[in-house]
Amino acid sequence: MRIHHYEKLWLMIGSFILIIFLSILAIQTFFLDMGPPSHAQTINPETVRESELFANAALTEIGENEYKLAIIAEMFAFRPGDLEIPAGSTVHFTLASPDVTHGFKISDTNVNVMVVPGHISKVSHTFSEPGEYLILCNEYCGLGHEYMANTITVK
Ligand SMILES: [Cu+2]
Repeated sequence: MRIHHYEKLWLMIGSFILIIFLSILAIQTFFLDMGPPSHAQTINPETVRESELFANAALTEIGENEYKLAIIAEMFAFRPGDLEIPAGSTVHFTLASPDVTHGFKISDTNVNVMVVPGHISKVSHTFSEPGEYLILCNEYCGLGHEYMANTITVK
């Protein structure tokens, strides 16, 4: 079978692009730790508000410049509300939803998590730059979706 040399050229270019894309994906997954989490933690959506983890959620210091915070994302607010975090600290966020799927996006950072009812989402971030960071829900969750916004003040 004879293949025209332009067709051969385009096959080679296509294969090369595919290899580049798959290599980037492999590097991100295995070397940059950007793969999907493999440890699923579940929670009953009906008991999120009373659960040990979320009932009295507050910013808790767990080490030097290290904090943990459990946040409930619900229609149409994040609880606890606006937060103050010392600059340079790392915060380990644990999130759950008692109703529908919400988003947890912190502006000007790489934090962007989906909060699915029944599952616990976790994300950590180091706030090195002082300033005001906006937390937004970026999953459409109902008529009050646009009111789901909080502020993290880092100082
Ligand atoms: Cu929402």
